[in-house]
Amino acid sequence: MFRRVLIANRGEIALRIMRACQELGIETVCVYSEADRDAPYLRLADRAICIGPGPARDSYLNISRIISAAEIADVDAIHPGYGFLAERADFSEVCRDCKIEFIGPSPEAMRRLGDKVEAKRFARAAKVPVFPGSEGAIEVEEEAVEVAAEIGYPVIIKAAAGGGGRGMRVCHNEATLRTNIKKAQQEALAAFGDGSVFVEKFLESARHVEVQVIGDKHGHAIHLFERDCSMQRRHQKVIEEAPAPEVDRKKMTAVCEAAARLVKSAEYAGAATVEFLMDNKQNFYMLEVNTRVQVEHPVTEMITGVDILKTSIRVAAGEPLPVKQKDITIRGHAIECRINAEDPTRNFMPSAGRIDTWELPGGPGVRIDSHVVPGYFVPPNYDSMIGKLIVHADSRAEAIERTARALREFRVGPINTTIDLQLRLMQDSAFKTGGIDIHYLERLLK
Ligand code: MV4
Repeated sequence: MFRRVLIANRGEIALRIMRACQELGIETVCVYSEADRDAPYLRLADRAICIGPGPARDSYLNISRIISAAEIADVDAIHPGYGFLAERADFSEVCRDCKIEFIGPSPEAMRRLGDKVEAKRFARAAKVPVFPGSEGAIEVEEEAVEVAAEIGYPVIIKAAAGGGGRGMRVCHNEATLRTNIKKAQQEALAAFGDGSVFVEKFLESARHVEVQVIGDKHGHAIHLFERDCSMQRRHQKVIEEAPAPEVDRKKMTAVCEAAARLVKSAEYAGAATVEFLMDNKQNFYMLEVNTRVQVEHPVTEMITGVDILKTSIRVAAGEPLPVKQKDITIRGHAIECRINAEDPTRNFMPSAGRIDTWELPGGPGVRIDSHVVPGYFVPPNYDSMIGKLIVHADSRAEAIERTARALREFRVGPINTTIDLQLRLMQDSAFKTGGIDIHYLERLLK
């Protein structure tokens, strides 16, 4: 096992990684920017190293500064968390060149599954369902037109390197497809340094269902079932839950097994999430693979009892997966609410500043993952998520009631948060029934 790990992240996930390391007997080194210099979670690390000013590109995104800190602190490994450098294959490669273990996939495995065209290739081979569309990247306009004629309109153009909804264009006819192809390629090149685009069938309404997978360095991969993340706005998830409500368990389990096969076929070690859209007939289509630990991993931890952070560290250290697929079962239901420092009544405007009131809910089945304490100052530089409320109960109905109860106990001020909106959603009849689609929240907010 590692002796000392550097945490190349901030906020709640830095604290989550630190807690996992401490339970494994690993020393922690946490890097921080000047904007985070007074953050209380830094005191829980064995060592904290300032890596630069507030702007992320000068600190949390700066590879040479992070590697310098890792060398100075003499760590064995680096955990990237999510965001920042987590999905940068060049960073995973630099770590390897410096003989520091990257807690996550090898650069090769990250490239295989992180590129959407490549991931679709592996998915087809592993019998993971994907949308019909181009088999590889589109070279010339005529190719896209031929594919679209075959699969029918509407189609969507996506960038192979894009993620989280960036670089997508929906086309309802040949004329718009023709005018958009070149634009999409140019935009992708400018935004991601890779102009590869592909075309696939566009689905108007769907649910977002994603499968948690973990692979080890011994050629094994297991799935930890799925999460439903349909409650989102502008590609930012607001509520996640596990398992997905109102799905055929047999079909869902087959998709989960397919997702594990995909990760295994890519010789991928570490935590991964395979994203799917599910249509109203419960057909699944893979969207992309996230090659990192995700924000919403706790709901999966709550229903399976598997500590995903500790497992990600163990497999990076070369240990085999500590659990077998047959021993993983779904216990009850879990819901996560992302607590964001934003004002939903003002178009989700970030609400940075000092938090004077921070009164947490508690009681049975309630977990809070947050780095905030009373008096904490939310810096304006980063993501507005300040914590997560995760609730577990025996059934979905009980989990919803318990989440509502916990949200009522949760008091935060004077900054604005998403808590009131989430309480409203717990009382929403369409949400309670299960099976709202990915456009539901945006329609509700209009
Ligand atoms: C799609 C789609 C419909 N059809 N692909 C958006 C983020 C990126 N991961 C993929 N996305 C979509 N891909 C096809 N073929 C609709 C979306 C989409 C979406 C997907 C998941 C969650 C929220 C979404 C919101 C708008 C569009």
